[in-house]
Amino acid sequence: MTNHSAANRSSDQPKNDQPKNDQPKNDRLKNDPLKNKIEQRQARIGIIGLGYVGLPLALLFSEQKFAVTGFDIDQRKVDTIAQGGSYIYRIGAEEIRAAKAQGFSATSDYARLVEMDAVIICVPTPLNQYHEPDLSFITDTTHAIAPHLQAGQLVVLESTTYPGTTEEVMVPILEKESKNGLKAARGTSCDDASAKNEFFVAFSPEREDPGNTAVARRDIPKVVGGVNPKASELAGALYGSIFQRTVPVSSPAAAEMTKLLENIYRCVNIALVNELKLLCLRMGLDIWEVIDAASTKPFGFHPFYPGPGLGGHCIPIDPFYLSWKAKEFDFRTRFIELAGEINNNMPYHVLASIGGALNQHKKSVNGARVLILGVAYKKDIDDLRESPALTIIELLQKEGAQVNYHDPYFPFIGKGRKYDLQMKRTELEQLAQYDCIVIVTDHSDYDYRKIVGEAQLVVDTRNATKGIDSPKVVRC
Ligand code: SAJ
Repeated sequence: MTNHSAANRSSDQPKNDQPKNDQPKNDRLKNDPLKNKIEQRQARIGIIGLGYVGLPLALLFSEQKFAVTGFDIDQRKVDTIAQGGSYIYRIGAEEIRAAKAQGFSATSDYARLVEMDAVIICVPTPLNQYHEPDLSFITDTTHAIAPHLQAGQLVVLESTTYPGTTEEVMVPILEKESKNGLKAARGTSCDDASAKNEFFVAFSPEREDPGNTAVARRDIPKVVGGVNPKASELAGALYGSIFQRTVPVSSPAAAEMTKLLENIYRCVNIALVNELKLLCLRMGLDIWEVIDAASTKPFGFHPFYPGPGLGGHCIPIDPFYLSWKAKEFDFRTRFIELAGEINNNMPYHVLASIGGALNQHKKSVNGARVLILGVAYKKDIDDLRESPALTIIELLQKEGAQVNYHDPYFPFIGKGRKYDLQMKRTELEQLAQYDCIVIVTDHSDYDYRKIVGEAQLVVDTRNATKGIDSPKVVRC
């Protein structure tokens, strides 16, 4: 990758990416120690949270010759990395070993944060049982950082959260619990932070798209919003060393809201096609045909596809961070709430469709032998979080069905946040033994034509059997 200096990059970026600083970038930070360390690849990068977001980020920095230290409370992750192994399906052990050769290491000792020049936080932001934001991972991590915080360090939060988290939650903890009364740099001063006992803070949302190999990570533009212009530019320089394009915005809250808009856009549009699918079923129309036809419009339309429900650690969850915060402003985010209702209803729609399909064969759900094909929350990945397949399995079991599953990525389903299935993957054989086979996750591995050929009945929630005309197939 061409290593653009900040000045070059700003000149060849589209206008709307011009840094929003009030001085030309190279004047403000010309002699800044951290900026120079970043440019010389000498800056030591600490990444807290080595999951689906933090580990790929560590690898990107390592590729650009930075020495990266990963921090995680999960000793298994730390040990696996120490042994040169990977615990994420799409990240090969050879990538870990190559990063280790560049100095990448992992630790659970947060005291080592004192050695870092930049600290990037990539921890989960789930919902609690009341469907409210659970910031405990962010606050626990911030409490762990604060005692080791150093003047001049740059702290960046990447975890998806509501606008205000960085400045209203994270910064106060860092300032209150840091040693030597450190303060987050504010205003437009460019003085040397270490002399002023200051640290820099920014928010920069992650844009990991699990399973997407079409777009190289470094080609995904990185939005950055600093507490002050200098923090924005330092974070811009840091991310600009690994991403082709950085997009500065005016504040951490603007960056936090940018991420939420991206994911709410998906959540609402998926709910739209889910609702239209239910209508099309009643009208005898094929929603998939309609979406494909609408997709021929070369502008003003982006296809989304109906499914069995919304899974993943982001799309079903992030919108409710904004709903919750909006109440503080006496504002109801009705689109988000309606989308949530529609998407949450989809597993129940699938159950009803299975019941209807069995009924056509003079069978009931109670006592039926059902095989669930694919349990990951979306195709071709190894992640079960919030997967609608788990809800569908539990609903079928409650109705008395005998449920088996197959998924190439999961030999076993144990206990998770909202489920405890303790199921072992069944082999994909003797498919005629099942009263119904339900395609919940349309992994590319499956030979759908063969499956339909052998099955008695197939309920397809993903249009995976497109082009296979068979009376055995019910699309729902
Ligand atoms: N889904 C549909 N219909 C669609 C698209 C998705 O039913 O047309 C379902 C999927 O099956 C899945 C859920 O929605 O269950 C979420 O899938 P997703 O691909 O929209 O979201 P994630 O969580 O895998 O990853 C997303 C990223 N995806 C894309 O932008 C395509 C991106 O929004 C974020 O970088 C990431 O969440 C995150 O971490 O925020």
